[in-house]
Amino acid sequence: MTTSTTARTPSRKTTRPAAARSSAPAQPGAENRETDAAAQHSGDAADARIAAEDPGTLRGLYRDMLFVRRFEERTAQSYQQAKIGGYCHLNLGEEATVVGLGAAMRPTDYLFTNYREHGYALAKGIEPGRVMAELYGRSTGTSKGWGGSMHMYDTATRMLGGYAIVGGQVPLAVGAALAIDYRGDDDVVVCQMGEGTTNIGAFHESLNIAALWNLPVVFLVINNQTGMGTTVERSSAEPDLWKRAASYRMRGERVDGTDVLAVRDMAGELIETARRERKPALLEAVSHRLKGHSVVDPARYRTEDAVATARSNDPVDRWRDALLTAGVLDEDSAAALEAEVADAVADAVEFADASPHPEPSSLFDFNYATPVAGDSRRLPADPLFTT
Ligand SMILES: Cc1ncc(C[n+]2csc(CCOP(=O)(O)OP(=O)(O)O)c2C)c(N)n1
Ligand SMILES: [Mg+2]
Repeated sequence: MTTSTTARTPSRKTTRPAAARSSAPAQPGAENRETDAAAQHSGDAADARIAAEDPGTLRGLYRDMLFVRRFEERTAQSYQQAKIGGYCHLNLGEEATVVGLGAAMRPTDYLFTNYREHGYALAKGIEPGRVMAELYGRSTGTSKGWGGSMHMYDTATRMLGGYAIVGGQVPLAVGAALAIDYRGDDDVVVCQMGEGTTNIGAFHESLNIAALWNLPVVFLVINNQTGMGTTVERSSAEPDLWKRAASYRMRGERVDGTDVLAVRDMAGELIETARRERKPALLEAVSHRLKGHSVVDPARYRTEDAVATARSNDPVDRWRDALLTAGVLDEDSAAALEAEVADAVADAVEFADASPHPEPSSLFDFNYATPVAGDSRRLPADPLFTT
């Protein structure tokens, strides 16, 4: 975890979507500002940042990003083989945000996510085999096989889901932050969501309460510029999403979500501020979805330009190239990492495939934490009424 932040000048020439590049000035007096992500990614600035870091840390970040990439590619393949069922959304293109966030959080911090969460479960420290087993619907999975792709949950690593309802996780994350505050603990909650979520009422209610009550929570908005097939410009009257924080007198920041160091440093700064000063914050990480909304979406609605932009901003390729240029990686060490990651993903698949399916009789065992009078335990094909 880091608390350091890179030198930044408030700037308007960042990674914001084209239609948002208009004009709206930052609110005077508000703490909101944007990271000059473009400068951070460019030539000298990027080299200086890499030169200042421990090479082992930089390679570790690359290894973790590569792992998420290969894990998700394998997930898509397993889906096509009908090993995985139901809805399934991948973090392809968002690896730098996933890994940067993981590097910024303490293991004891809590994480809530939306349904696009396999990478976050890995970054939180859950064994890859258990993540893959959940995808395979096996009893060794994070949610005993009953949750699937959208409902990874693990109390030991404080990965508190995995929510399929857009915005469903946001009030729950604020509730967890309230519990931390009530107990006087120094943990922080990070609540990840997509940019489409910022138009849900619960998002606004949650930010309002978090700011009013000074709760230790950081809202991480993944602006992959698309909610299913709808662009952020078509769905958000204010597509500069970091500015929404100003409505709640909360600090808002925007980073290049394809830049692992930028995400790690800014997330680290906001998390530590939430921990020490009890100030919530909103971080917008701008990235590009490399594939469709879910594994079954061919994304025909995307223009060739959008596809080309996403590919040229591939965070894994960019980070590998930067490390090769800086001499932190060479072709041999890069190939060795590829092989190591391929083996680890294959191990996860093998573990999942060899694991048993859950017993149908355990279907209702985890509905409620405590007994609830009259809860239904009716299985499909069971009679509606028993005599
Ligand atoms: C309350 C609710 N409305 C609609 C849906 C259907 N839905 C699933 S994902 C999605 C788009 C969300 O986009 P975004 O928040 O940008 O997340 P991303 O998929 O890009 O990660 C929608 C509308 C839902 N799951 N929940
Ligand atoms: Mg989105």
